[in-house]
Amino acid sequence: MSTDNNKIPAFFRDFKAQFTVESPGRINMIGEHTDYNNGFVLPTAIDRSIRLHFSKNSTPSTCNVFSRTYEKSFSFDLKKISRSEETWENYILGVVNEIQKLGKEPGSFDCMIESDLPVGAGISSSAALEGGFAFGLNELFDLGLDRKTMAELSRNAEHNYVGTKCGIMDQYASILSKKDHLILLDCRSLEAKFVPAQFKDYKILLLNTMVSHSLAESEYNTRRQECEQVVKKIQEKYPEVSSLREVTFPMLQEFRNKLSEVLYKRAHYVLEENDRVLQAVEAIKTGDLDNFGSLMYASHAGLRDEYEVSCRELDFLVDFTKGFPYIAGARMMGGGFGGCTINLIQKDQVEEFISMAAEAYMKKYRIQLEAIPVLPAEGTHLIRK
Ligand code: GAF
Repeated sequence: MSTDNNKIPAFFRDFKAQFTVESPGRINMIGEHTDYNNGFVLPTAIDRSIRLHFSKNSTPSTCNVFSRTYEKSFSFDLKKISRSEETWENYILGVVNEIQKLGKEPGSFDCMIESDLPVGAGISSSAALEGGFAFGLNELFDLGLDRKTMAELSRNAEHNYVGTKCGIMDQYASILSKKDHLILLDCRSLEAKFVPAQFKDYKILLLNTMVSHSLAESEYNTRRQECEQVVKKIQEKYPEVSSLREVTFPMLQEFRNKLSEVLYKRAHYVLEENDRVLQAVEAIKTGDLDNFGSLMYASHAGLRDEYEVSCRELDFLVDFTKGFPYIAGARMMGGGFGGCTINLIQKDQVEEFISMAAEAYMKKYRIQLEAIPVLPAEGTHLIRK
């Protein structure tokens, strides 16, 4: 990576790291917007990541962070952490502060970051950054945090510092994944089952729309509130229900007339998506990739029509795959309103398909899409000591 030496803050010119942490992005095969409803998801880490080089420093409480990729840096005082105007700084400040809230005391440190994870593509560069800091500081100061705690505190950082009321999926997948496996995660109990990612001669291909509509954050929090409203209504008769996970289809039907059409659609999508995740796992285990692909398309239709978090660019790319017999399935991935589609496509057709999709997308939107083939990879880990 070439960075003009003048753009490196003086502090980092002779920087020597004690170790490096590799913190990956994530994909999600199916199970979207189910995590914060205590449901099921099927994500895994990928072979694209952020690398964070860490070292203790000798100041009493000053920490310095430099992103070599984006040529940005900032410093902060461990004793006076507060929210910043800069979103990327908040991911880091939030993690440090959430660690402190657990009664742990990270000391002063320097960290240089490099990344090959596109930002805003829905592959969770934010969770990778949070998890990388949680993991790195745990290692540097021997804080005794386990990986689940790192995922939870990273999610809390996002709630309290960034303001997105996200679920646990992204942080969990980035930190706890196992190479060549998917995680069937029960977001209610945080119990995880590792499912071998057996896709025969199919590959996982992401197509980045290169758009990120501004609705993403506000609508995300609205969806979460809408789901909570449904739960509240249903609790009037069934007080034991504490999330959409406990709501059954008959219960939802019973309340259909008491819910607005919009709220009904939101909840109906979530109930169906939870079922789809479990069916998808069976389909992988039995090698029924046609069925797996149909579940992906059904997931997309639900996100588009009932949960209403897709956008025309994502719909276009998913629809485009439908004429190709060598594509098992496709869907939008992540929070929505832009970012990537995830596609399951036969290995030997990948290159040809990418050029056709890129041409069609260019013709339609005048945008050069980015194609990202990915492999299920190991969660956050040390790469050099
Ligand atoms: C974003 C969130 F961060 C996740 O928690 C999850 O809700 C996802 O959107 C939608 O499934 O990535």
